[in-house]
This record gives sequence, C-alpha cells and structure tokens, in this order.
Amino acid sequence: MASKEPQDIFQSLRKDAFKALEEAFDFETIRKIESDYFGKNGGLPRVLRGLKDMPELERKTMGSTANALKKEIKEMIKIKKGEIEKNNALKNKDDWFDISRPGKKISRGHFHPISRILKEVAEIFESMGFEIVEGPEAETEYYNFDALNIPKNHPARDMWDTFWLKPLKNRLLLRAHTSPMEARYMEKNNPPLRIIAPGRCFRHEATDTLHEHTFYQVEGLMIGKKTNLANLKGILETFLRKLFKNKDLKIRFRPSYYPFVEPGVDVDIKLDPKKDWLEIAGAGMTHPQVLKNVKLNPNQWQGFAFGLGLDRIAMLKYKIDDIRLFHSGDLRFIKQF
Ligand code: FA5
Repeated sequence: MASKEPQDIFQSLRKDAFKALEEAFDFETIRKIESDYFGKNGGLPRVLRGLKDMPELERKTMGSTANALKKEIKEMIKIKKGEIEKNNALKNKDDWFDISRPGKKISRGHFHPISRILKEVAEIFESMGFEIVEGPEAETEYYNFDALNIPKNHPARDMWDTFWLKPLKNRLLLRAHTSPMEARYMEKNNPPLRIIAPGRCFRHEATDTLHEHTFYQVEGLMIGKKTNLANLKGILETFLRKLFKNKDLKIRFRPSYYPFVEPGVDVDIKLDPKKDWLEIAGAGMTHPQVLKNVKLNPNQWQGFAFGLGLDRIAMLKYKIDDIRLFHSGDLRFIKQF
C-alpha cells in the first residue's frame, strides 16, 4: 500500500496540472502553474523529497515516473504557451494601428450652389420682414392656373408648358411656377402680409444655356393698403444690391403680360455696364381678380408679386454660363463651390 501512495500522488498531480492548464488563457496563469508544480515548494519536488526513505529499486521506479510526468507537463505547458501567443496576436490584430502612418482625410460635404444662394436670398428677405413659406411641388390645376386668373382654354396657359400627372382626371401637375403659393397663402392668412415662397418648378422645355426643365424660383408677395409698384422696385433693387454686394447695380422693368398681375413687368438686371441685361424675374401688381378669388376685397387691399429665377441669379453671382451644369451631377463643377 505504502508503495502505491506516491503513484496515486503522481496521478492526482497529473490530473490537476492538466485541468489547470486546460483552464489557463494567459501567461500569468501559466507562470503560476509552473511555480505550483516545479517551484521549490511545488508539487513535484515535494513528492520527490518524500521518496528519499524508499528502498532503492522503488525509488528509481518512482524517480523515472516523476521525470516522465515532469516532461509531460512541460510539454503541455509549451503547447499551451503557443496557443496563448497565437490568440493574443489575433486579438490584437484589429486594435493595432501604425501611428506613424498619415491620417485618413475625411472629405467635408458642402452646400450645392443653389442651396447656398437660396440661403442668402432667404436671409436678405427675412431681414426685410418677409416670412418664408413653402408649397407642394405636385400641385392642383386650380392653384397653378385658375386661382391665378388663367382659366381653362385661355391662351395664356400656353406660357407654361406643363407636366401633367397621371391619372389625368385628377388634374394634378408638377407646378410650372411658384405663384400657386400666392393663392394658397392668401386663402389662409389675412393681410397685411409679406412672404417669399422658394421652390422647385418644372416645365416641358427645350433646354439651352438659360432654360432647364427643372429649376428654382422664389415667389414674393406683399399685400397692404397702399403697397405699390414703386415699393416693388425698391424692394427688388435693395434685395439685389445686397445679394450682389453692388451699390451701382441696375434693374429695369419692361412691360410684360402675366394674367395674375396688372400691370405686369419683366425684371432685367445689369451687373456690369459692358454686359447685356438679363431677365431674372416676372412681376407686377396683383390682379384684382386674384384677390377676389381668395376672398379679399380689391378696393381695400393691393400689392405686388414677383417670381425670381433662382438659377439665373446663381449663374450671375457665381459666373456660370450654362444653367444645365447645376444638375449635371458633374463633381468637377460642384466641388468648386
Ligand atoms: C413666371 O413664372 C411667373 N410666375 C412670375 C411672376 C410671378 C410674374 C409673380 C408676375 C407675378 P416666367 O415664366 O417669366 O414667370 O418665369 C420667371 C423667372 O423664372 C424667369 O425670369 C427666369 O428667371 C426663371 N425661369 C423661367 N423659366 C425657366 C427655365 N426653364 N429655366 C430656368 N429659369 C427659368
């Protein structure tokens, strides 16, 4: 029995060592196992010390068993260290980065030139007491035409070559101008009032350097007791001089026809005495019929309206000679702003 005792001890040492190694996942634990089993007061030296009183033959047998066990545990420790090393390398791979490498540049987005000009336009009109309102791009026939004194079959409808939405019986269209917002706003708000209504418009155009099928307008409307054509000229001139930061900028009114104003004008601008006039807006005094359509009394209220071509203004401001560049998706163009 006495000779079996060290054997049993070896067996349980082996079992414990292997279990501890199985559960070890870092070098510190491995170091502790090494000291637990091979250190001065570790398991194996202690058992070996206990062999010294044994008969020689038995001592030899036990000695070689102890050596074999020592070899086996050391071998296992070596394998385990390799595994830990491999795991650590994998774990650190994602965290690792070379601090000497140049940083990755995050390119900053910026406003499209149309958004930029719209922001500036809105700020200037706000500073002059105008409220900013918005309306739908898919509009009813009533607001795009009838409310603006353009009845069905009237030749004036030909001035706006329109995209009708299917089914046609719904009489919906992509608005051809921002003027529908005049009627929409006046139906719900009492004068005196000052608004601008910026937004996208659509026309069935043969496109060229000045005409797009999709473009932006800024509608303006001011209604009061005595609002007149001179006020319109003053407001537009002040606005344009602020926008172009040019005190000598000139505008001119040319008589024109729009069914929703009387009298009607086209507004031209000249930035440079050597350059041609460029038409940037239609405008005029709100037609009495339009006021009646929104249940306002034309004997009490009067005012003006204008429709500015925002793309045309952006072209002048940023010196762009082809309107089609705005929506071309050409990054070489867009990145210049
Ligand atoms: C109108 O659309 C009227 N609703 C303007 C108006 C409002 C008149 C209020 C009276 C009172 P017109 O079709 O002229 O008008 O367009 C006004 C401006 O929009 C033009 O001067 C031009 O600057 C711009 N514009 C018109 N069509 C296009 C187009 N296809 N591409 C780019 N800009 C355009």
